[in-house]
Amino acid sequence: MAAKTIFKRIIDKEIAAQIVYEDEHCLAFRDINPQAPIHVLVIPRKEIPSLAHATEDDTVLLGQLLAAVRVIADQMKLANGYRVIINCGPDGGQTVDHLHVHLLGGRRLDWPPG
Ligand code: DGP
Repeated sequence: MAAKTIFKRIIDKEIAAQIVYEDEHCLAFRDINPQAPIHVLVIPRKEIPSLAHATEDDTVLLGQLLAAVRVIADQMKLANGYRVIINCGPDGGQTVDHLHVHLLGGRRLDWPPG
């Protein structure tokens, strides 16, 4: 069996994380290496390695992840805006093979990204 990803270990409460939101489908916690004053990762409890691995069966779940981002952004009082990013695969800069959505806010973010 493949080794658990670090995010699966967070879901299973084997390693600690600063959890800011959880529901039946998703878990959200602070990024260990924040790139903005608010940097939260929202992940599905279901193990999907990347967005490229999501199937039609995951369509509702993908919407639930974005809905969770909106709730967390409200919770974090990001009324001035924020950015939502999904890195996918090596060219996308993905380093953890468990689908995750980055929520960044609390400062003005540059565009385009590097
Ligand atoms: P990505 O490059 O899109 O795969 O982002 C992975 C993010 O995960 C990266 O910003 C750092 C974060 N991260 C990696 N390991 C841990 C961890 O053990 N705990 C937390 N809270 N975040 C982690």
